[in-house]
Amino acid sequence: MTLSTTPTITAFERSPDRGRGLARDMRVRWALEETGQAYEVRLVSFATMKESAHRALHPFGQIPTYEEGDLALFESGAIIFHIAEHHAGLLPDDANARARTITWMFAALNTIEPPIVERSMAVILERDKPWHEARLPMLEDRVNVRLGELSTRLGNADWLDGAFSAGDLLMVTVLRRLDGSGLLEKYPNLVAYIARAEARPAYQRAFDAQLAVFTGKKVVE
Ligand code: GTB
Repeated sequence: MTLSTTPTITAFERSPDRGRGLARDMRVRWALEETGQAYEVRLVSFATMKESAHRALHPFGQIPTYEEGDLALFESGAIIFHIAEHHAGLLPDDANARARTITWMFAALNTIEPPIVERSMAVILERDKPWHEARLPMLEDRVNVRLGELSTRLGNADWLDGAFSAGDLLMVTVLRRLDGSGLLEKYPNLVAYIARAEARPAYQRAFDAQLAVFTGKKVVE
């Protein structure tokens, strides 16, 4: 089924990463670009996200949200699944391949993202705590275990399961959160995997659009 209303997503008015594609609206923008969908963006401040009008869309007062006609969604994984279900390009037609892709979507969000986010929150919020130096190696070990396992499974393949899919899209956005950590470099196939995904024209359009919010530069259509 194809939906005709142009969706509106929400994104940070001022992203802490200065528009480097780390906030989770990036994955939604990328999915919309991969599937060739036009979209609008409503920028929200940290204060606006906590107001009742935004909480009606997102109970946890966060971005991204997705509005399309009378449908309102939150949770980036659910939004991407919705986009992938309604537009060709991110989910295979074959039922088993589709189920495996969905498995990779969950793996990205439930298995790989949690230790990566825990590490990055510790680096951002706990740097000055007395326990930080002792805790960080443990958090990085947990990330390393998952990266090693993912690297082994990916092997020499371009993508996680056949053609590029929503599973790769989510996995790459999750792995990008390790940029600058020095943890990815031990796994050249993961570094190449991320670079392969970042070279996709749809990724670049999404990245440029997110960056433009910060730089104020107009995105060339
Ligand atoms: N599970 C939800 C989803 O997947 O959609 C999580 C949504 C979420 O964490 N949203 C964050 C948010 O709104 C933005 S993406 N935070 C504000 C708040 O909770 O008050 C997380 C994020 C933010 C910034 C960077 N960065 O600048 O590097 C990276 C990631």
